Amino acid sequence: MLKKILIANRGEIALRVHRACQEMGIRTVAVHSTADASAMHVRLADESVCIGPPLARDSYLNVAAILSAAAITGADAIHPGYGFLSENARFAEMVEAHGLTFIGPTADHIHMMGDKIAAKDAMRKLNVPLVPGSPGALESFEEAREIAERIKYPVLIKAAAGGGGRGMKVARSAEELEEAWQVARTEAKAAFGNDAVYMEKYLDRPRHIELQILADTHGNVVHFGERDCSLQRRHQKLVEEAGSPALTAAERNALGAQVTAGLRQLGYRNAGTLEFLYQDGQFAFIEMNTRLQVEHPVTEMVCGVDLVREQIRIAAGEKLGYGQEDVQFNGHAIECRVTAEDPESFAPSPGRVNTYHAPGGLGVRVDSALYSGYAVPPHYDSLVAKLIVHAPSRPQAIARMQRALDEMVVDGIKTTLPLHRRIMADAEFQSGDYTIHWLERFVARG
Ligand code: MV4
Repeated sequence: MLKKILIANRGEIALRVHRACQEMGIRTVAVHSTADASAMHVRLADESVCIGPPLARDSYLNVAAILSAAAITGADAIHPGYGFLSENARFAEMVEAHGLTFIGPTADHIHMMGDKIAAKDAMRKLNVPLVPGSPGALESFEEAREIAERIKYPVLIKAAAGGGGRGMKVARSAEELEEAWQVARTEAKAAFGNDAVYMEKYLDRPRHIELQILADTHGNVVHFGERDCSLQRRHQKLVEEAGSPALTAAERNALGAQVTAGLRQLGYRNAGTLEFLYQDGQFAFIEMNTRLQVEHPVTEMVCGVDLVREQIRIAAGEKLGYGQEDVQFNGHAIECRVTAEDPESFAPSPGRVNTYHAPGGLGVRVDSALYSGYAVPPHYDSLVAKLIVHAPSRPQAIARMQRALDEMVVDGIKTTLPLHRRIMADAEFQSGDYTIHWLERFVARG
């Protein structure tokens, strides 16, 4: 088993990984920027190393500083968390080249899934359902026009190096295609240094449903059901649920069986999430994330699994030790992402938290690095707390979330708590009948 893990991250996810290590008897090394010297992840870790100035590119993205920190502290593995270096194939490769264990997939699989065209190619070969579109990169405008005529407008042009909504252009008609093609390529080149683009049929009212999987290094692949992440604003998720209010157990099992068989064939290892659009009873794969995700707790609550513990066991070469039939789905879980933002304008609101009071009670979990007196630095992501509830049914989970939101206090900065209270009280949200467009409209009507 691993003895000491360096956690290459900050905030709540650094704490989340630390907690799993603690329970496994593994020592932890925190890394931090000068802005985070008094952060909770630094206080709780067994050791800590300052890796640079506040800007992420000089600290949490500073590969040389992180590898040096691992060397001087004698860490034998690195957990990247989410964001920062978590999906950087070269980082994963360098970690292993330095004789350390990277707690995640192989560099090759990270690289493959980072190229959205290669990811779709792999899934196509594994018989995972895809959105109709170009078979690979678009070679010319003429090819784009031919494919658009065949799959019918509206279509989307997406950047191969994009993902998460970056570098997407819609063309609603043949007249709009030329501009979408030019703009998508120019923007892709500027943003990613890669102008490869591909085409998909534009789905107008899908849900965003993702499937959590774990794979060990002995050929065992298991899925932990889906999360519904449709409640997003400008590609930032606000609320996630497990399971999806739109899916039946039969649909979940069928998708899970197809995906786990495919990933077994691919030789994938560690944690992964496959993103699908779901519309008219059909799943269409769009992207795969090769990291632990922000919203992993809703899966943990429903399945009773510690995904970080499993990641560490897998990285240490252990077998999962259970099969698909052992994974049971119990009740319903909801996560609200509480960010330091104005709940109407979404303007960042960093600063000092005077009073922090976390809710508690049955079925309530708070993943946060907040404490009273903490100053939220302006340099990083605005997430300050994840409030997660678990209950036997979705209506009970909503009632529990409303109760927990009313108990929670984050004073001194603006947060999205008031918006979460409004969402939970909304009849349409409560009905479960929403798509990826619902939240933007809800926010716009105020
Ligand atoms: C799409 C789509 C409609 N049709 N692809 C945005 C994020 C990226 N992961 C994929 N995205 C989309 N791809 C096709 N063929 C609509 C979106 C999309 C979206 C997807 C998930 C959650 C929120 C979204 C908001 C706007 C657009």
